[in-house]
Amino acid sequence: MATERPSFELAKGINGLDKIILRESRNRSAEVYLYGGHVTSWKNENGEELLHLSSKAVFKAPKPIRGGIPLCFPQFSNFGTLEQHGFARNRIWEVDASPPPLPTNSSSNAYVDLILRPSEDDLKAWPHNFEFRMRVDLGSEGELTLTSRIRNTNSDGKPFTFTFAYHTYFSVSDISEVRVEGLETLDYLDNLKNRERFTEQGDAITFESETDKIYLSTPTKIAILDHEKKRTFVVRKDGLADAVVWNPWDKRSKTISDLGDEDYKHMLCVEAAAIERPITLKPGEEWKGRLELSAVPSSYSSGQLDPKKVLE
Ligand code: TA6
Repeated sequence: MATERPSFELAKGINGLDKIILRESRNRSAEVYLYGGHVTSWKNENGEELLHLSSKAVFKAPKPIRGGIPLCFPQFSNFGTLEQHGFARNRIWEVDASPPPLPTNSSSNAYVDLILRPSEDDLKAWPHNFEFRMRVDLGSEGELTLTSRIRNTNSDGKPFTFTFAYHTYFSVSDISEVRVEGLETLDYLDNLKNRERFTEQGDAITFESETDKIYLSTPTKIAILDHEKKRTFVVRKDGLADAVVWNPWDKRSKTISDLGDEDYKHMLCVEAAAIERPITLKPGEEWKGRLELSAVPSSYSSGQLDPKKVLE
C-alpha cells in the first residue's frame, strides 16, 4: 500500500510541454504529459521502451499526441457528437494536489495523480460538469497502472452518459509475428465493415492486413505476444468490458499525417474500453476504470503461448 507522498519529477518535454517522470528501481520509468494526461513512455528494467510513439508525433495543441496511451473521453471514436475520441486527450491536465484516497495494492510511490475538469468551451460542446481523476502508477515490478475515476458533478441534477478507451499503442518487433490471446471466440464489431457484428473464429489473433475491431464483453486479461522479443504484454482491466484491436497497415498509415509510413510494422493498439454499454452516471456518482500493463518473458511450447501460464 503506497502511503507516503507520491514521488515524481516535473520536467519540460518536447516543445516545452510539461511532463511528469516516474522512476522506479533500475532503469524503469514512465512519462506522462500534462497535455492530454497522456502517457508517452513506459520503460522496463533494461531501459527498453515498451510503448510505440509515432515517428511523426506532433506535440502541439490541438493535435493529440500520436502513440503512447491517448485517453478517449467522453466518447470513443464517433459514438457521440464530439470530435473523434472526445476532447480529454487534447486538454491540459493538472497535477491533483489533494486527490480522494485511492486504495491500491501498489507498493510503489512512483505515481502521480492528475485531474481534468471541463472548460467553458468544453461545456458548450458537452454540457456536463465532471471531474476526471487519473492516477498513473509505476509499480515495483515495473507494471504500469492507470486508474481513471470520473465523477458527475452536475449541479442541475442531470445524469450523463459516456464511452471510454485507453487507446494503448504497444511497441512490437514485427506486427507479422505478433499474436493476441484471450479474444478468440468472442463477438466483435468490425470497423472496416460498417461495424457489422462477427464472431472471432481463430485460436488467436494474428495480423496480415488492416485491422480495426471492437471486441465485446472481453476477459479481464488479454495477452499480446511478441515472438521476436520472446516478450508478452499482459493487459489487465477492470470496469472496461470491451477491447479494441487496431493496426492501420500500409495504405491507411499513409493517410495519417502524424504516423510514419512504416510505423504500422512496429505497433499494435489493444485498447481497454467501455463502448458497447455506455456508462451513465447520476450527479455524485463515480465510475472507475483501471488498466494494468505488464511485460513478461513469453513461455512458448511448440510455438504456442500457454494462456493458463501467462493469464493466471
Ligand atoms: O481505436 C481504433 C480507431 O478508432 C481507428 O478507427 C482509428 O481511427 C484510430 O482509432 C486512431 O484514431 P485517431 O483519432 O487517434 O487518429
